[in-house]
Amino acid sequence: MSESLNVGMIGYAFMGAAHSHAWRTAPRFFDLPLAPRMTALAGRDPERVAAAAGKLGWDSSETDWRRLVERDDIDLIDICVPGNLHAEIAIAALEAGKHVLCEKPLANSVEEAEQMTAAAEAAKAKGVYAMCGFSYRRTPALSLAKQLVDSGALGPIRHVRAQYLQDWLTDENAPLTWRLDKTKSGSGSLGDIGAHIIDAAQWVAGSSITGVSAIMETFVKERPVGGDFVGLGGVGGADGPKGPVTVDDAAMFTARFAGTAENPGGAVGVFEATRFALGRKNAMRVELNGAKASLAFDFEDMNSLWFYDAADGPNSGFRKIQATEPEHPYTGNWWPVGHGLGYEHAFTHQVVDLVGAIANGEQPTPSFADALRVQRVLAAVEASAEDESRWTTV
Ligand code: SOE
Repeated sequence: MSESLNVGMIGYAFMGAAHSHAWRTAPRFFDLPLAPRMTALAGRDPERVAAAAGKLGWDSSETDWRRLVERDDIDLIDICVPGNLHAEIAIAALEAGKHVLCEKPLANSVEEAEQMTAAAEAAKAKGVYAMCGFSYRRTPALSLAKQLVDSGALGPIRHVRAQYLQDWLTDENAPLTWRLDKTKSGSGSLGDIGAHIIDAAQWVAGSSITGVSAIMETFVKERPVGGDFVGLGGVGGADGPKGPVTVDDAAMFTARFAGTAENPGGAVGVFEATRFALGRKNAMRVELNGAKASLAFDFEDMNSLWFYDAADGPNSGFRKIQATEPEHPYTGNWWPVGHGLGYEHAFTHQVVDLVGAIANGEQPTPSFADALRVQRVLAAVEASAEDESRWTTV
């Protein structure tokens, strides 16, 4: 029986449920070097947090996150609350010697992200590790895309094209939840989903964004306060009181990537993040065009990676790689002969990699420093969008 890794998690809404599922499932399908124990769940409301702990499989509950940080029987703090709380919790946890998994985006400002990164660097020197939850890195097909780029199959990358399209805010009466309040979320589509494609693009392409030119828009300026809050959206009271939406509904930008030895000029990129793309549910897309080959991923077809190799000749086209074979990243531990995976599996793989890194005394990725690079791009996009004629360096 392996040594245990006692986890304390804060927050139990959508991400809390996804993380709980991952902590529970990871040791059942993967041989982990440490055995995660779902020790305690924290939330403010005593009845609701106790009910959530029971439902999601946590051994106990607390009504103050500080209690988790103080408890001697907790080794790792998992942060699944809005961004305005990330910095305070993560820094306190790291200073108390707890490993940290923090949801994305890392923080609500570059300053906070820098402080968190400094705390993570100090903790690392003592064998305490921090990781940011850019979960899509662990989707097998996207992970395969990274392997193909790293193997040189694409050659120098010319174009990066990334979109994250959802539609859950299209209803003008969807309630004013925390994701629409800048003081809690930091930004709107940009930080919530744009952060994912920025991270994925930089990671898969193996190069950082150096500058951006952006526009942002808020289509619905006011929304009902309260109302039925179902999942992410829900329907508010159309005739009831309304409050201001203080974040972007859509963010778009062009970008330049740093040059590399084989591609000194660097790639150019186009990014789009919106929660108003009616009919698009979770279309997280990344397409790369290299000098030798192209690849394309769309989360709505998440078990596939599309690959075009110019060497295949004039009668070729994009071919679909079904990234469900045992040879593909993560898939060998799941269902036999290509039965396919879903949204929740990337969170499970995130736990697998985090636990493995902690056990080996290695920095898990994405580190807070990696997430800070995303945060800097978010800030540059906002600065550029304030004056649409402005190219903004990252
Ligand atoms: C809402 O847009 C959301 O839940 C994001 O917050 C998540 O990070 C993403 O994985 C799915 O969509």
